[in-house]
Amino acid sequence: DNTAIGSTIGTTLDRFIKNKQSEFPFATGELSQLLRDIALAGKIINLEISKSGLLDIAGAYGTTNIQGEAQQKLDVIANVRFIRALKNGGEVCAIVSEEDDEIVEINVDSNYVVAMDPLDGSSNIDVNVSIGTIFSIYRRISPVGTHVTKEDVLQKGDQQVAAGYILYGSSTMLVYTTGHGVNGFTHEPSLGEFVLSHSDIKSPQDGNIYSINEGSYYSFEPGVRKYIEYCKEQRYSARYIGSLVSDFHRNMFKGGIYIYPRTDQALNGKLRLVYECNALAFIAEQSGGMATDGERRIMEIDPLELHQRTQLFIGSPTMVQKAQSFL
Ligand code: AHM
Ligand code: MG
Repeated sequence: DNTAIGSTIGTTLDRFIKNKQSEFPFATGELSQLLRDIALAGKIINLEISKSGLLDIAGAYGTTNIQGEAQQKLDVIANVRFIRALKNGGEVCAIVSEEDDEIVEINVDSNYVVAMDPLDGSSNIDVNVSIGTIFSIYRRISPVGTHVTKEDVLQKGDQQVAAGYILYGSSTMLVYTTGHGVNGFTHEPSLGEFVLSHSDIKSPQDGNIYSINEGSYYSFEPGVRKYIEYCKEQRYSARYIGSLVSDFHRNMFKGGIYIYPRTDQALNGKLRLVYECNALAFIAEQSGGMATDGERRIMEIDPLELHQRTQLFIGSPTMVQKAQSFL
């Protein structure tokens, strides 16, 4: 059976992508190359993260900051690494990043737009807790060779050709979809490769984990509060890392819901539609899960601004529907 070759557990990401190339809408090899560039950037960032706890120690020995400069924050480093990898790869015309206010145009002759949060979970970066990279890939709308437009970068999540995340946890994993299911690859440090470890991931329809920052309970609307009460009545488990990728990832495997609702302070919630929510919504749906803003599918929301925020209800569909019924 030829289809199985290159899709079995232990297959490297490179081989897997090559094998799946025919599934891509425009099988020119560009998107495959782009995914490999993202994986490469992920490996580099993984290295930076694993060294980050040593920076102060190394500093004490005078081995860092030869120029006496302050160490750059890891999220800034990750942004630079990603942009560089995508620039060198040559498949991307523009990047929208949490770290940049404006569109970063990199190569007008290329076909793809990447929206990304290079390192999400900022409150966890300095304390050795799981963090993640989130990415969405779109095909540009404007003609190749011209300047990238707002229309190119403000596409609905439905238009994503691929999306994924890298989770820097107890091991590092890359999970992605091109709209043909979801596959997960674990970084094998001695090989320096991502290898297929979780093929065709399916999210449980229902679950018993709820993930929400309950400290903000009194600034949530009544419906959300009632749903939290319901979760407690059901004796569900509360799990909240404060890193969206990690919370989402756990719930996708175990069955659960992640909610970031609007609060008194943040009237549209906190999370960003274009480079945080859409990618995870695509993965959620491809694994059998669901992602809404409490009403609409996340992927049907028309983005009007690069850094637009939205409420997010994501995870096992039965739980998301239940939560919505309280709103
Ligand atoms: P960030 O982009 O500044 O890192 O914020 C996004 C993060 C998510 O990873 C996480 O789920 C959420 O913010 C936690 O926010 P809060 O501390 O308000 O619960
Ligand atoms: Mg973020």
